[in-house]
Amino acid sequence: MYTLIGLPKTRAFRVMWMLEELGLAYEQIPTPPRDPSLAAINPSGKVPVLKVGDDYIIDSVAICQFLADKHNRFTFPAGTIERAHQDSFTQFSVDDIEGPLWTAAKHTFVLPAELRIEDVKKACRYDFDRAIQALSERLGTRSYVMGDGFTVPDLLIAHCCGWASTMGWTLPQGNVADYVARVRARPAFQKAWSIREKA
Ligand SMILES: N[C@@H](CCC(=O)N[C@@H](CS)C(=O)NCC(=O)O)C(=O)O
Repeated sequence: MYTLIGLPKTRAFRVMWMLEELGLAYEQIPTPPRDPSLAAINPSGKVPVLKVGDDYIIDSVAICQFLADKHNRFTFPAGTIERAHQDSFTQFSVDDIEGPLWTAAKHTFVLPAELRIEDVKKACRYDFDRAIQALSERLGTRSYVMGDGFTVPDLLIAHCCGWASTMGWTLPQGNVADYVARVRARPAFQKAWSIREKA
């Protein structure tokens, strides 16, 4: 049994989704970011954290990839050329798609008010749009970024694009919007989303 630490309306949702994809039982502790109880586990005070036995894994991407590797689903094996391409998409999702979203979020509600700069968000939107254009070219006509099968970066990209839409950063009509709708229609996403909404 895994224990997921983190409020469902944070990046803990990614882990909930992956656990649902894998059909695994888990306990969830809805700890908010920066809760004092996190200090001993994660000095940055961030969630999510996954408790595995007596150990704790920090970071949603590391956790999702760990679960995929451990349960041998939604990933190519380490050391293969496919895995290198898959990891390239994972890193792209973090750097190019999530980066602008998180920076914009920091300048909206995370940073102390006196450090927030409204105009930064225009640059973030510009970067996000460039990333979506690049994704469109890389994705082409594929169903998922790695071809026919859902892998870890699909989960990350679709999560980020949902996050973007809550900020009013809508996707242009086309292959990326269709892909995101396809990924978010997965039953495991729908189940995790209904848990998130009830929390
Ligand atoms: N790269 C980390 C980022 C985690 C993160 O920043 N989580 C947010 C909530 S979604 C948080 O805990 N923020 C607290 C803070 O920035 O101090 C991950 O993917 O898990």
